[in-house]
Amino acid sequence: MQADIKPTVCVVGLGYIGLPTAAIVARAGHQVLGLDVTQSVVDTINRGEIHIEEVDLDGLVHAVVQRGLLRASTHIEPCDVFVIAVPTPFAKDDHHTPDISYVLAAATEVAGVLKAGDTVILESTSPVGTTEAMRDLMAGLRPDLKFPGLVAGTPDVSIAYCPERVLPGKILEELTNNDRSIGGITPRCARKALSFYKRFVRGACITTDARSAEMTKLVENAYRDVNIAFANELSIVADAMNLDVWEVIKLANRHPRVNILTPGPGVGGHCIAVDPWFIVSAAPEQTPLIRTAREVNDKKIHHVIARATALIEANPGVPVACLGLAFKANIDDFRESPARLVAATLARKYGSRIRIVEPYAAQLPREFEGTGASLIDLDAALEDCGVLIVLVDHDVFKSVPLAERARHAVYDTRGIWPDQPGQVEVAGLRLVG
Ligand code: SAJ
Repeated sequence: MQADIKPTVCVVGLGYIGLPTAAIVARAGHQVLGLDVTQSVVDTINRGEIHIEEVDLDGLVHAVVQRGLLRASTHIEPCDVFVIAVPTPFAKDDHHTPDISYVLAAATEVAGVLKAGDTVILESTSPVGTTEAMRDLMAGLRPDLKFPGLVAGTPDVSIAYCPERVLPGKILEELTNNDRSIGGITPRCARKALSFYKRFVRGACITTDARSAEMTKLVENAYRDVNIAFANELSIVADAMNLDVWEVIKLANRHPRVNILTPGPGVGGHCIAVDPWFIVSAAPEQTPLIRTAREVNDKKIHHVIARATALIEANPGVPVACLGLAFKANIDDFRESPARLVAATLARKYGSRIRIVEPYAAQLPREFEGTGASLIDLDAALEDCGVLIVLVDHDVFKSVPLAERARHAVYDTRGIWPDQPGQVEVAGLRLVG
């Protein structure tokens, strides 16, 4: 029997996807080099520590660094497999066009050490055609190597696109168990990438072409955005009609083919609010639904600010607690968070009347400085604040019994307290302006 020679792996970009991926591949027994442009990130990982919050990631990184399987660096080295997991933000032109410059910069680095037999895999969420653009760039830099799709016969290197699909808070579990789409520039490239993922993925790995895999990732997040927009639009309609949206959704979802998602204060995070635009910017004439969904979800934030304002104005002088800043439940990630935007807007308007409860924050983000708003704990909020505005569905908020909030004026944007009296009256407040 042939001995399994484990390929060496370089993961470019040690963020929320790159670091957990590097750690899991290392756990499978591979020598992994993690590459990052930030020296402090590299130093932290080489101490066996982590710079991001993710369930169980600290113990895993500590273990694989201690065993000598994972090390981080700012300098690339030759390896057998390269996994690129760098950000793909919007370009600065403000037209929601994607900026793939980090991907191309990573590909340039990789090209410098590439050798025959290597595999390069892009995992970053990317507009359709990015994997081919990356291939073209590397081919230009390395005329000594044969690249797939550009030459007849067997190419020297394999290139594929394989998007991540993990949920923050469950990254390690989902990296291992989710199914993966693996899109090769050619079928041979897909098979090479497949043999890599088979080493640490338990879910089904399905091969396709690179462009289909790129689009699949964008479609998954656009699908969710459209469905959340439907729920958010329903909540705005219900407010106008003085109906309890949670009751309506609960009843509609009893239909065997209806599954309405949950309204909230808007859509946050770095994926669902961003990726649909990659489809819209590629095909603006063909995407009225996807564009409108994005706009509905963005507008929901302003609807929530207006209703919260009306409730605060209806209770003059009463201290107000905003419950939650995170972009979703039970995580400490406050980036691109609608809850944070709502709370900061209210803090600028009402100053020290606004108290923030966020069990996952040690201090308030910078935009609260000078507003007079303060960070307090849940018990103090329930005791001192007559108005409660629920912005995040953290479990700790959900568990507050009715007896402790029955006398408060509540605006529950997440529907965590269905037994709260007076919800429809709050929803039905006539707004000023
Ligand atoms: N949200 C609602 N109502 C819902 C569901 C979500 O308002 O019913 C809000 C959340 O509160 C949050 C935002 O949407 O603000 C996004 O949260 P999420 O849990 O839907 O998604 P993310 O951004 O944490 O992760 C998504 C996932 N994509 C899909 O479920 C299709 C994840 O699998 C992807 O890997 C991730 O994007 C990514 O990296 O692209």
